Amino acid sequence: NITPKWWHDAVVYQIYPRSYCDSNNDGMGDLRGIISKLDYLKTLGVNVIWLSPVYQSPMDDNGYDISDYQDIAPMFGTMADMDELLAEAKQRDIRIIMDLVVNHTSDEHPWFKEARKSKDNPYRDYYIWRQPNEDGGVPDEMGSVFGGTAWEFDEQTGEYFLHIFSKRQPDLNWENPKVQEEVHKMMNWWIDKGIGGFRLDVIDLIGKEIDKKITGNGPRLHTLIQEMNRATFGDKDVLTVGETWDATPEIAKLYSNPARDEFSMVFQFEHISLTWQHGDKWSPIPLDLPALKRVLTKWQVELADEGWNSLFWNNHDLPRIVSKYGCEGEYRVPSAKMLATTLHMMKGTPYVFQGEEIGMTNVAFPSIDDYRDIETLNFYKVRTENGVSPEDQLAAIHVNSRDNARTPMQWDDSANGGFSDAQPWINVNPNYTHINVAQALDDPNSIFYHYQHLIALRKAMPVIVYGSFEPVFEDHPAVFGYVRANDDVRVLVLSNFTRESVTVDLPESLQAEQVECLISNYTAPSTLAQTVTLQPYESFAVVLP
Ligand code: TEU
Repeated sequence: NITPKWWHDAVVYQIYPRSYCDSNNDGMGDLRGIISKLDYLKTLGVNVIWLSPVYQSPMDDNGYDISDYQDIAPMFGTMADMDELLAEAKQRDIRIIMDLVVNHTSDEHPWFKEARKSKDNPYRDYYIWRQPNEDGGVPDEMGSVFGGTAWEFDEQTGEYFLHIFSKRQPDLNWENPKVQEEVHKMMNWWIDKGIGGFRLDVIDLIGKEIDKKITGNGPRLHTLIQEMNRATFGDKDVLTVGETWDATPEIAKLYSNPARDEFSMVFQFEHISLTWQHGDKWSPIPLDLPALKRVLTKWQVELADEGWNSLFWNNHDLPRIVSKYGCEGEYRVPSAKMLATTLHMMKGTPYVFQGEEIGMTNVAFPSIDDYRDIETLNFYKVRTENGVSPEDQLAAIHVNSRDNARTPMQWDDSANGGFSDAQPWINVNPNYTHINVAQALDDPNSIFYHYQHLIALRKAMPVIVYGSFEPVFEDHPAVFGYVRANDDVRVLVLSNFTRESVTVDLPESLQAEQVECLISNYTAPSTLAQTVTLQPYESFAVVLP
């Protein structure tokens, strides 16, 4: 009962441009670097690239602070390079989706420069201004995601402006119809260029009602999105994915039920924050596997017939999945493959973050001076000033800093991992000498070929794209299992999430004298007896007779 869309069996690859490939050896990845790697991506088999922001920006938040939506930052290249990337990608049947950051702009955006000139400037209302409180202080206690207050005082006009992120990222005022119009116009300009869609940064914040202390999921949110849909991509065949940190399945259905004309799908983060104590990423706790299974199962089941899931383990804001839910040492390769199989056999559109396909890991830089991310640096300051020891904060940074995802892509074992001949903007992970693309392409058993295989299976087997999902061993502390099925076929997926071997008893309905193995990371099983022993991090998908 779901109308098929091209993005239902798509696999998306996220590129963080500054860390991907540096074509001109200035230490910074760029568009021409990406163009040079399109054949590599074609080999992997992905057919969509989500490009993190490449627009003109002062780079306070690595491009998530945009000063011109219709120009390219010189460090990444030119608009001609962008056009060439679109054309070269198209030749390889790869679509490019742009990162649309419209909850806020840079403080160097011409709108904001105008807005701060005077209270009666025509652009004043593009942003959110409030009077100081009675004592001349901040209007309220609203905090910024990057630490400290969300209000910044503007000397010239004597008012505060709102910034949910850095003080150089003032929030746009979506109650102003002119803001809507401008954003729609800009989106249409990109659509006319032939892009494949948008990833919409923190889009759940645009319906905010700040005086009622509402930021996420505000009352006007879905109206604003429906208006955006109607004015821009609604009648175009594009993929749209909203970043929505607090979405529940109910909310995700509002966004992604096609009948509502909003987005193709959203990113939900419930499976990500399970290892954050009380939602605080700087207080990491170990994974509770049954909780992870409950969350992912809930999303699979709830969005089965209404809406659509996106499937991801990591992105440019999150630690590397092999470090987070797998194993960095001895079992890095099997655990990376196990995690890939577990995710890619589910229903939804999978996203691969650059380097995930070769099992890149977190990094543990020795000093805070090695870090670049604004969130990491701000919280280091705030927390060490508030009594956390520098060692403890650095340890938390090693686990959850966004820079874990942002070290340069490891292409080969030459200096700087083959990313650049120059000193990169952030250090390369020292393990590039053995974890790199050249090594992966040379090894038929590499993580890379495992991803390639999973992507090919999705293209070949409708059951992976549209089949039903049913969990098995729901309460098992070590094994994640599920069955995907349609009228033609049943596929069993079993994954051991631990470094111990485990034995499970299969119910009769899952036993078989002969099975066809689709993918595995140890020896492919050919039969399913009553008891099955899974090696450390073993995982497989088999077709049941
Ligand atoms: O991220 C939204 C966001 O809330 C993250 O900053 C997240 O809370 C944090 O990483 C978890 O600790 C988006 C972008 O993906 C991010 O890179 C930007 O910094 C942010 O919006 C502002 O545009």
